[in-house]
Amino acid sequence: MDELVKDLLSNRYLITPPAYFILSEYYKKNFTLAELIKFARTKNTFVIDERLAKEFLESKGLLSPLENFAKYIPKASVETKAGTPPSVAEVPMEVGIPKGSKEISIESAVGGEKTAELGKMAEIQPQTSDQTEIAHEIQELPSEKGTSISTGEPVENMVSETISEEIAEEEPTIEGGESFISTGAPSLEEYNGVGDEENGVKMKAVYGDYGVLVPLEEEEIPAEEKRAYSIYEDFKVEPNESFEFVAKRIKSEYEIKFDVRNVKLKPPKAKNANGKEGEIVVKVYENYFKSRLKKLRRILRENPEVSGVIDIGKLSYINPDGEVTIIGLVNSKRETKKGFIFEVEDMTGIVKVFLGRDNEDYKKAFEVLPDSVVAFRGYYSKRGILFANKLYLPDVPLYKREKPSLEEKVYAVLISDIHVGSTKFCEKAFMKFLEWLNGNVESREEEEIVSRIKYMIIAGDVVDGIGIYPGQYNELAIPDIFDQYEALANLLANVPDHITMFIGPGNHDAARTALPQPEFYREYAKPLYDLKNAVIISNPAVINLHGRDFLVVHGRGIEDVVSYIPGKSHLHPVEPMIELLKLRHVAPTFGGKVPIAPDPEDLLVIEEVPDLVQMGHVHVLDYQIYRGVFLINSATWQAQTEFQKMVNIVPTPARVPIIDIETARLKTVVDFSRWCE
Ligand code: D5M
Ligand code: FE
Ligand code: ZN
Repeated sequence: MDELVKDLLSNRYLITPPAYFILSEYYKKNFTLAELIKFARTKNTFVIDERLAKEFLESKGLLSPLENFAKYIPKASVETKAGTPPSVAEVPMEVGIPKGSKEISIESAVGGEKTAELGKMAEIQPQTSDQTEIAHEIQELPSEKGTSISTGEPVENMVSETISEEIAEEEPTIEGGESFISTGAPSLEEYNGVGDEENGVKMKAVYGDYGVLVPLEEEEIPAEEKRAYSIYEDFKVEPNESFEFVAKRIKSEYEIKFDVRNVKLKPPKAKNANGKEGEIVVKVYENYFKSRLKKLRRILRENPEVSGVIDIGKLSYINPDGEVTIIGLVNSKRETKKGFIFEVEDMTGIVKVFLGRDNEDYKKAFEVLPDSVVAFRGYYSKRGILFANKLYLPDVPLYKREKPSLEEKVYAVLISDIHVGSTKFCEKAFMKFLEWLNGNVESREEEEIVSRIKYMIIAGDVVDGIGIYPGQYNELAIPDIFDQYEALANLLANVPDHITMFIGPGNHDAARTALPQPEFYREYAKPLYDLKNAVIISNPAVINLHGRDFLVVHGRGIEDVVSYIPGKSHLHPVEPMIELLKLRHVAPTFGGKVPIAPDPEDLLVIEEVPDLVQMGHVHVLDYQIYRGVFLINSATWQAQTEFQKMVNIVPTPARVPIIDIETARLKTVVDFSRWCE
C-alpha cells in the first residue's frame, strides 16, 4: 500500500482517492505527515478529501488558488478510457497502482505535453531514478495520443506557459472525470491487505458513504504499533537556558498518602459453600455502607458536642425524658409544611427523625445529601419518632493547626480537564503554558514563580475520551483514545524534568467510570505511565507536599450537590465543594448522577482534614478558604462545547492557579486565556 495512505490510516486519518492523487507525489518531498495532519486538524476533520488537499497545497505554496490543475485532468481521463486497458479506466475507484509500482501515471490528452501546473509539480520534485524508469515504462504503453506522462516526468518534457493557457481556455468537462483519480488510488485489494503483506501491515477497508475509504473495525491496528506520526510529536520546548530554576535545587518532598490502589480490599464471601451470587452482591453493599458509617461515625464523634450516642436499635429502651444522639446514614429526606422528615439508619435499626421549621439547625437540613452520614440530637417519642433539636454534619474543626514554615518558597501548579482530543482543547494556550513553565516569562514576578514551581497536579479529564456524551464525535479532533493519550504525553513531555507531575483520572478518561477510579487503564494511557517525571494517582488521592496534604479529586460529586441543594450552582463550584467537605465525602449519593462502585470499603470518605482540596470537572476557576482549608476548582483547558452551550455551562479556560505550598494558599492565577478562542 502506498506510504501516504498507510501513514494516514495508521493515524486514523482517511484520504479520498482524488485527494490521494493530488497529494501523494509531494509526500515526504514537499510536506510531512505531521504537516498534513495538523492542517486537517485545523479544519476539524479526519478525512482528507480533494478540497482539503488543494487547500493544503495552496497553504504550502505548491498550488496557487487560481490555477486549479484538476480542471484539466478530467478531460485527460475521459479520453484515456478509449485507449487504456479496462483494468485502469473502466473500474473506477478500484484501480490502483499495480503491486510494486511506485509512481502514479496519468494518460494525457494533450499529446506529449502537459499543463503548466503539472509542470510545476515536476519542477518541485527532485527527479529520482525510479521515476525516470517508470516514466519510460509508461511512455511505452499503447496510448491513443501516443504519449503518456507521469507526474514525475523529466523536466525537459514540460510544456510552455502558452500551451497550458490554451488548454485552460478549453474548459474541459468534469463529466466522468472521477475515473481519473483511480490511477492514483490504492486498490481495494491493497486495502484488503492482500497487496501489502511484505510491509507487515494488514489493513482492511471498505468504501463507505461518498466513496470514502473506511478502515474495517475488526482489523483494528494493534495499539503497540508505532504510529507514523502522533499529534504534537514535533512540539518541543527546551528550557530557557538563561533562566535560573531554583526548584531544581529544592529537595523534592512528596508522599502519596492515599491512593485507592494501595488499599487492600477484601472481597466478601458467601456465608456457606452454597451461597448464591446475589447474596454476595447484597453483602458487598452492606459492607460498603458499614464502612462508610464506621468512618464517619469516628469523624462525628471527634466533635465534642456529639455526645451520648446510642444505637438506633436501642432507642425504645431508653428513658423518654432524656436527650439522645444518633449517628446514621440518611436513607431519605422529605420537606413538609412543618419541617423535614428524615429516615436514618445504622447497623442496628431505622428511625424517622423530625426537624421542625423553627429549629436553629433547620437550614442545615438542606445540606444533607441522600446517603450522607449525620448526627441528630433530640427526644425519642413513644410513637417511634426522634424529635431533633440539633443536626450535626461531620464537618471540619473550626480551626486548623499551623504547620511549621518551610525554608524557602516552593510552588505547585494545579490544573485539570485538559481534554486533549477535543476540537475545543485550547492547544495554543496550553503550549504557551508549557513554554512559560520552561522559563519564557513576561515579568519579574512570573520569573520568581516559574523558577520555584516544583510540582504540577492534574485532576482528571486529561483527554476528551470517546463516546462520553451524545454528539461528542463531532467535536473530536483526535477520534481515537490511544492517540489522545499519546498526544497528551507529547505535550507533557515538555514539562521540565524538575517538575513532578501527579496525574489522576476523570470521567472522560480511560478508567473505571464508577468512583473511586483507581487509575488510567494502562493499555490506553501507556504514554502517560512512560513519562519520566509523572506519578499516576487515583481519583481521589491525597498527596503530601512538604508536609501539606493536598486532596485531589476530579469532582463529579459537585453534580450531586448542585442537583440536591437549592441555591448551589456549577457556576460557583467552590460552594458545592465546601458542602462535600462538610459531609466529609467526595460523592455521597448512591443512585444519583454519579456512579459509585460498591467496594467493600468506602474510599470516598474524607478521613483526614486536608490543607487543600483540588477539584475540576465543572471547568470554572473558583476558590475559597473554609475553616482553614483552601478549596479550589482548577477549571479547564477546553473552551465551551456545544453540549455545554445547551446546558448553560460557561467555562473559564486556561487560567492557571499557582499554590504556595507553605501556606497551601493561592499565590496567583496566571491567565493564558488570550490564546484560547
Ligand atoms: O464536565 C464538564 C461540565 O459539564 C461539568 O460542569 C459537568 C457538566 N456535565 C457533564 N456531563 C453532563 C450531563 N450529562 N448533564 C449535565 N451536565 C453535564 P465534563 O466531565 O468535562 O464533561
Ligand atoms: Fe472535564
Ligand atoms: Zn469531568
